[in-house]
Amino acid sequence: MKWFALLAMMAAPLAAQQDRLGWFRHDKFGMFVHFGPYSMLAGEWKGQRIPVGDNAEWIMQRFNIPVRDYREMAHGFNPTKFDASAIAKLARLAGMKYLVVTAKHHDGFAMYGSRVSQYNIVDWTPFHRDPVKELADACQREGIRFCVYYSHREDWDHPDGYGNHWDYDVSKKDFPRYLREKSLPQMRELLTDYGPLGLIWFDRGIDTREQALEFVKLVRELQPKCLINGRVGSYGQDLVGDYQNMNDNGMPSGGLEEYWETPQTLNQTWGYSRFDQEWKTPANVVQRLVEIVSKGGNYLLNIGPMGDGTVPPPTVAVLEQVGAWTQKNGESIYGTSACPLTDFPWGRCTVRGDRMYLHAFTRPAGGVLRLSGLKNDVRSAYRLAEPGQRLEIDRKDDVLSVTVGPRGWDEFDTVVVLEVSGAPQTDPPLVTQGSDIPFQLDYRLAVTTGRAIKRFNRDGGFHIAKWTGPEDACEWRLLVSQPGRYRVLISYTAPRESAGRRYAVRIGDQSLERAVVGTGEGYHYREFDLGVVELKKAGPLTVRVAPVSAGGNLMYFQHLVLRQLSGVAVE
Ligand code: FHN
Repeated sequence: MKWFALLAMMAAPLAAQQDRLGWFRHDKFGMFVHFGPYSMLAGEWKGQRIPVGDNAEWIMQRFNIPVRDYREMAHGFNPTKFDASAIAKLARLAGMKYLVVTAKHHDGFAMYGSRVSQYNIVDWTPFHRDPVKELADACQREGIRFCVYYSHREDWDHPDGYGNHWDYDVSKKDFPRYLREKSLPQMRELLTDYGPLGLIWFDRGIDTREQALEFVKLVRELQPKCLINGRVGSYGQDLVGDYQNMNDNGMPSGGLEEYWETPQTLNQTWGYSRFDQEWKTPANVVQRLVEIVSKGGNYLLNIGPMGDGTVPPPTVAVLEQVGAWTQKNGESIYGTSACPLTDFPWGRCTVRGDRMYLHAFTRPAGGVLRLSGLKNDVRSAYRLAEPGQRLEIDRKDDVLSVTVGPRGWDEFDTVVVLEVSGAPQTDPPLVTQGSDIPFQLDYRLAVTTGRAIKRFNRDGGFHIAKWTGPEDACEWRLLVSQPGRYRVLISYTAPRESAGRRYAVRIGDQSLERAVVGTGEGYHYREFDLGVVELKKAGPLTVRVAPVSAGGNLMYFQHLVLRQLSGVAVE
C-alpha cells in the first residue's frame, strides 16, 4: 500500500469524528434531565434522608432498598404533570441547544416503552406513557437536539448488572449475560425507535475496552452520526468515545486540546430531592457557561423533575433568567472557541474568527477593561448590546485598555466585542522565577507539538499524552533569574506497555535521557529524580520533553520541576 493511502486510512476515523462533533462544538449548552422513580422518593426512604450534597437518584443503593420493595414503589410512579413540551421549551428559552434524558439510570428502570424488559414506565406503572418518546417529539418541535443517557454498566435491578450487592451474590454475577440480555438490546431499542439521536451519554465506564467497543459498534452501525460521550469506556484508559467528559461538576483549569463537556448540577443533586434547596444563581450559571466556553468545552446543566413530573419552580426561575442573558448575548457563546488569553481579574474571553468577546463578570474601577499579551492590532471595540456605540481604546506598551464607562453594565456578564486583525495571537507563556519557588512546568504552561496533547485524565486531573515519536513534544519558555544548580524531577504515570520507552529532557543545551518506569494501571502519578543540571546564566531558556524514538504512547506526563539547590556540595 502506498504511504498516502495508508495515511488517508488512518485519518478517516478522525475526520469522521471531527465531522460528527461539528454541531456539538457549536452548541455549547445542553440540558441534562434526571428523571425516574427515585424522583418520587425525593431524597427520603422510610424516614431516612439522603443528605444534601449527596445524589438523591442513588437512594436505592444508599439505603440498600431491596429490588422487591423498589419495584413495588415504582409500580406507583405516576408523573401526570410531566410535560415534555414545557421542558423542551424551557431548554430553548434558556439557550440550551441539546437535551439528554435518563432513559435508564442505575436503578435499572427504563423510562421508555422497552420490549426487552417489562420493568419500564409504560408497562410497569399506571402512567402508561413514554416520556422519552414525548421528549424526542417535543425537542424536534422546539429545534433542540435530542439525546439519551443510558447506564450501560450499573444496573441495580438486573441480577447480573453491576452495583447491587445487597440482593445478589456478587461472586455469582454473569456480567456478560447482563450485557447480552439487557444493556445492549435496550441500547438497540433506543437507537432504533426514537429518531436521530444527537448523542448517547453513557455513564460510569465499563470494565474492559472490548465491552465499550461493543456499544460503540452498535451506535456506529445504527446511527453513524450519533456522538458517544467519553464515559462509554473504562475509567483510567484512553478515550473510546468522541469527546471527553469532565468528572461531575468538574471545571478544568484550562488549555485542554481535546473536545470536552462538563455535566453539572443546578443544586447539589441530579435526581430531585425536596431537601436540597441550594440553587445556583442565574449569574453563577451564566458565568459558568462563559468560563466553560472560554476554555473550549460544553456545559451540560441538569434539571431534576419532581415525582409528579413538575419541574421545580426555582429551576424554572433560574433558567428563565439565564435565557434572558443568552438570548441577548448568544453571539459570544455559540460557535465560539477558547481564547488564548486567560486570567483576567474581571472575567473571561471567547473567540470567533477575528472577534474577541470580553466577558466582564465584575465592573473594574473606572469602568476600564485591561488586558495584556495580545499581539494583534485592534480595529474597534463596542458593547455587544450596543454595537453602534464605539468604545475608547488605548494601548500602552503591552497593555490594552477599553473604556466601557459608567453605564450599560450587565448584572451577570457584560460582553464587549474587540475586532482585531486576524485570529488572536499571543506569545507562549513565559515561566518566571520566584525567589525560592521552583520552576513548576505543567500541562497548562506547556506548548505541545506534533501529536502530543493536553488531556483530562478521567480522575479529575490533567496530563499530556499521545506522544509517540520524537516530533511529539512539550516545551516551556523559562526566564531564569537565579543561575545555579537545579534538581530535575519528573512526574508521570505509565502503564506496562510504556515501560522502557526512552525520553529526553532537554534543558537549554543539556540533555537528560531516561527510560520510562512503569507505574501500573490508572492515574497514580509518581515523581522521579532525573539528577542535577546547571543553569549557567540568567535569561530565557527552553525546556523540551520528547520521546527519543517512535513507538506507543510515551507516558501520561504531569509535570517537570526544576528546584534550585542551595550550597555547593551536590551529588
Ligand atoms: O452516578 C451517576 C450520577 O447519578 C449522575 O447520573 C451523574 C451525572 O454525570 N453520573 C454518575 C456519576 O458520575
